[in-house]
Amino acid sequence: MLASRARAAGALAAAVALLLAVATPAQAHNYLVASTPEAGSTITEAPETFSVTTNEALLDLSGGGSGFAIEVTDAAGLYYGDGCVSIVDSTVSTGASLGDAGDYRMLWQLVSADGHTVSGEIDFTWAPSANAATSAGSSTPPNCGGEAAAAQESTTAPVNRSDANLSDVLWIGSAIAAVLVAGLVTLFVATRRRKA
Ligand SMILES: [Cu+2]
Repeated sequence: MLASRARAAGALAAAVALLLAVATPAQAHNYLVASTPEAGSTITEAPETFSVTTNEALLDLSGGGSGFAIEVTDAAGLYYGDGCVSIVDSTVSTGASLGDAGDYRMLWQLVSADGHTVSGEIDFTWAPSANAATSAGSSTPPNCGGEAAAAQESTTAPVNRSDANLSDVLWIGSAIAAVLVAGLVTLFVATRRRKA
């Protein structure tokens, strides 16, 4: 009886271990470890580039930055920068350019090592020093190198990542439920055997 109980517990543990091994890649989205500017910061000099850095290398399959974007806007919704991004290891960057003093938002989007798109936004304040260079904003999103407008939209429009995340959650949730049911059935059978 103890043996059957131990077997059931062992089977459950093995199932959980297998589940974790299978489920881990689905959760391995890159996450932000650093950015320029930092969220909530006030900058008085424009850095050379705006950038976001994640915990691991990024997936630039095409080599052309497809799926990657950094978009900087001011409080009035004007866009700054040329819309071009460069991807090196775990960092996405774009040339920094800012207009009048005020609140700004940097929207970023990138492709995780596991192929999923991740995006977010970083708010910061621009308080230029007297001799800081400023530039005029644009009412339309910048179009790196003048690509077709449609292609531009696909690279700069933040992708709704809730679909991908939801499918991850559902998949992991149903896998956990299946393992729990299997474990309970095994324990139930073992207990009935013991009573018999
Ligand atoms: Cu993922």
